[in-house]
This record gives sequence, structure tokens and C-alpha cells, in this order.
Amino acid sequence: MHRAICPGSFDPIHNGHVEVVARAAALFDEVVVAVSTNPHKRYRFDHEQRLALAEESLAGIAGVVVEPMGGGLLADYAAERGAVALVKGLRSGEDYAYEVPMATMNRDLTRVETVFLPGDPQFLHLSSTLVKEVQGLGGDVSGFVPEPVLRALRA
Ligand code: COD
Repeated sequence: MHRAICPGSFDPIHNGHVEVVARAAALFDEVVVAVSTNPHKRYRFDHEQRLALAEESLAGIAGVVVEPMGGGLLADYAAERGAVALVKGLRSGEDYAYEVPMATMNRDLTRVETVFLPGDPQFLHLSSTLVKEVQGLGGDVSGFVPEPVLRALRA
């Protein structure tokens, strides 16, 4: 049984995240989407809402479970679950430069590997921050987020 972790803050989950999770689910027996919370960060959606939106948005993808992740180390979280890999989506060279030191550190900590999946070109411009900004200023984000997220953003 090969389990992978897709970690993120998912504030909120968007179509770029969903696409990466779906591809990870095709590679591993089980994918745990770990919704992190950092007490020092301000979120638009609280932890319960981010979990619920991820669950609703990913419900149609077999082999995916959504779980809360606290403020501890991701490497420990992965080791506790017996995961063989972390899966991260990459949008750009900037993402790569940011992610590689963390991938190396996580491997040093508990030997967990990181698998990078190139983001799908149609979603490379998406970030949770941009989605929230565009929606907040009255833009149409219906093509960029799953339906449950669209409803929550409009509520
Ligand atoms: N296309 C493809 N992938 C995307 C896209 C897109 N359009 N948008 C985002 N992604 C990827 C991101 O690159 C990331 O891999 C993932 O989706 C989640 O994105 P976010 O923005 O929801 O999540 P982050 O970056 O806020 O999550 C950060 C973590 C929770 C992974 C990080 O803070 C962490 O590892 N925390 C645990 C603490 C820890 O262990 N620290 C030490 C690290 S060595």
C-alpha cells in the first residue's frame, strides 16, 4: 500500500490543487490531502471550512481522503501515517526554488521523499490568494474553483 500526502493550506482549494490531487491519486494507492493550519497565519476560511471545502471538492476522486494537519512538522505527520511520499504541484521556477530546500529537509528529517508534479498549463496562474482577490473585487472565478468553493466565496 503506497500512501502519499498532498499538503497545503487550501485557503481555499482551487482547480489547480484538484488537478494535482487527481493525478497523484492515479499514481498512489491512497492520497491524504492534509489541510494545514498555522496559528501565526491569517486565513479567509477557518480550518473546519477549509477541510469541508476540500472534502466536498475532492469527493469524486477515488482513493483520496482529507485530513486535518496541525502546526507540527509535515515530515513527522507523513511518517506517522506511513506515507512514502509528499506530492507537491509546481507552477514555476519560483515554486521549485521554494520547495526544494523543504523537500531536502523533509527527507533529512524522516526520509520521506517529495514528488513534484508540474501543474497543468491551464491552471498555472492560479493561487488561492489570486482567486480571493479577484472574487473580492467582483471578478468571475467560476472557471477556477470547484462549485462548493464558489458558493462559499459568494456567501
Ligand atoms: N497548480 C499546481 N499546483 C499548485 C497550484 C497550481 N495552480 N497552486 C498551488 N499549488 C500547489 C503548491 O505548490 C503546493 O504544493 C500545494 O499546491 C498547496 O498549496 P497551498 O498554497 O494551499 O499550500 P501552502 O504552500 O500554504 O502549504 C504549505 C505547507 C503546509 C505544505 C507548508 O507550510 C508545510 O510544509 N508546513 C508544515 C510545517 C513544516 O513541516 N515546516 C518545515 C518544512 S521543511
